[in-house]
Amino acid sequence: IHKSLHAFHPAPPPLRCQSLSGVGAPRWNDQDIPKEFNFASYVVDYWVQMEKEGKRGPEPALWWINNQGDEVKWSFSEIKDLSCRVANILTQTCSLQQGDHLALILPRVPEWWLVALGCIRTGIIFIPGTTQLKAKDILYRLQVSKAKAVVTTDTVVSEIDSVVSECPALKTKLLVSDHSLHGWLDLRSLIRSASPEHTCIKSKTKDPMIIFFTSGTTGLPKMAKHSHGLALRSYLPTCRKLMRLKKSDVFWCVSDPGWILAAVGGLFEPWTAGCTLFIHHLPQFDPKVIIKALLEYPITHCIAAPSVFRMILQEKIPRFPTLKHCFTGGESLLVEEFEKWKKQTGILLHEIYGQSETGVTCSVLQEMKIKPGSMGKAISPFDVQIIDDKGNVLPPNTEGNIGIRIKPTRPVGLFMYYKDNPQKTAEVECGEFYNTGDRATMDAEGYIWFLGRSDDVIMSSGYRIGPSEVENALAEHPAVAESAVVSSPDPTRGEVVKAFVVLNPPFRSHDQNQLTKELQQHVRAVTAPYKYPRKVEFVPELPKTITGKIKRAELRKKEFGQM
Ligand code: BCO
Repeated sequence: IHKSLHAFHPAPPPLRCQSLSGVGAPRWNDQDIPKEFNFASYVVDYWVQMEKEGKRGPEPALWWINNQGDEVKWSFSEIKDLSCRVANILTQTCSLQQGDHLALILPRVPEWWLVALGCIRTGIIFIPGTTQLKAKDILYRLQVSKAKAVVTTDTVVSEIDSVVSECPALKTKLLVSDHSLHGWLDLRSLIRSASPEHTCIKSKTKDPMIIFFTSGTTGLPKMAKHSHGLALRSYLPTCRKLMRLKKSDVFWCVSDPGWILAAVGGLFEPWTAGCTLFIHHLPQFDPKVIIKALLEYPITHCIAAPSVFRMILQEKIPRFPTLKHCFTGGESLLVEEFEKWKKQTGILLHEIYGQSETGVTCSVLQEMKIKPGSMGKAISPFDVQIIDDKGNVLPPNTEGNIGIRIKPTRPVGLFMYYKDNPQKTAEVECGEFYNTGDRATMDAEGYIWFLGRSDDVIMSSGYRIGPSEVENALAEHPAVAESAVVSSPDPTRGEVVKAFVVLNPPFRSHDQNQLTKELQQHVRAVTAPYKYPRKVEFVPELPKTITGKIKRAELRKKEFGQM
């Protein structure tokens, strides 16, 4: 397989699939994919060898910067050395074993990539989480995943320490910081003294590798468990058509490392191609910082949520000297935004579509005709169809759910199941398909046109937010008698979280602007702030069914002027 990876560079390999058109494309099945795959040994260590043989230039594999002028540049050889050290720390110092769970709650710091690779080398299953998570979010994640270790940074330490006594499975806390802290292992100093000698496990493609927490309408987030197949997908010939990266490219994925977009776009895709991964620490998002980096660094490719491009478009933007290709996903991109980006930068914005469960599923490939407003076609090995509630494939231009065929063969790269939740796993199976819960139509040429969610999940600036998570947070505030949280349109974020709140009697006379701020601040304090309601409306009562269920759909329709 190392040989076949070599064949991918610099020219794309001969395709084993005859058609990439999505509709009617031959599907991959288990026979087409290798039984064993490990991203660290098959991809990273391959590039180490290429560097040794002089077949890869001096460009760094990882190029990290921050706003303070610090910079880290690592070759693949250095990444291998350092990630092997982390692998040894995890198995020896922390006594973790293959199959154990590790929560990885780090911002965009180079150690994120070392820990991810250290886990892949050892078979430890890592669970990325955004540093926006608060104590309660972390408690839930540590408890349900039974994580034995957590890796984090200074800003999250107190959130974790406040709940650690309630997490009996958690044995090790690793800190990435410039200083050491009592009760925490100092990862940076451990790396300095660890051995770089490590033998990577021989993982089966179907062995578990990574878990993402994903929100639904009801209940708490579920654990979507992925195998090494998620990384293998970037390696397969058909997927190489997605970004067509070359060794000489410099690729920037703006997404927070807590999301699947960062794992695929900020790890598997660029390093499979052997190109430079550019990372900006970006502790707080600022479009001006993005523009400055695109002007000052030789970035050729950039991937980010549509909201990021929208926010950049609100600034004065010059032509970017090296930027050639942009990709966007996580929410809908409007036709006007596509056109505006093209006009102002001369660059096309290629849409991708996916979920935490699926990775990248659909895309506007570079050789494809672009139909602005469409998220492109299915990319192999996914057979994507528009289905009805029974799993029947619907004819072109008919609204239905986006389904991914899982029978007779579950495609490589699709999540394995929701861990410890066979009921939810069964609920998303619909005939021969995995039902994404996203609504769309497909035209006669196989282009898919996204419409929205079939449930109450809110898609705001690239986040999928479960309304009950916000309602639960609001319920903890003494002013709130009850609330209903729905999606509401927004020119910058596509959609935002809106809370309809019924106040408890003593609060009804309070200043409503002040109360709005208080409730927003409260939600930001008790759960990850990206979920806070950017709009709040106080109402005397909520619309309900005769059985007392809140009619969120009715409220949502009003927001979108559909009633
Ligand atoms: O509204 P405010 O500005 O007052 O507050 C914001 C943040 O400033 C603040 N915040 C951020 N980090 C914080 C924090 N507060 C406390 N502690 C922290 N650690 O809280 C609010 C959070 O909102 P936000 O995250 O939307 O922030 P912001 O700064 O406005 O960022 C805008 C975007 C567009 C950069 C951000 O929304 C974003 O990164 N969106 C993309 C998400 C994404 O990558 N999605 C992909 C998911 S994977 C997928 O879809 C599958 C595709 C294959």
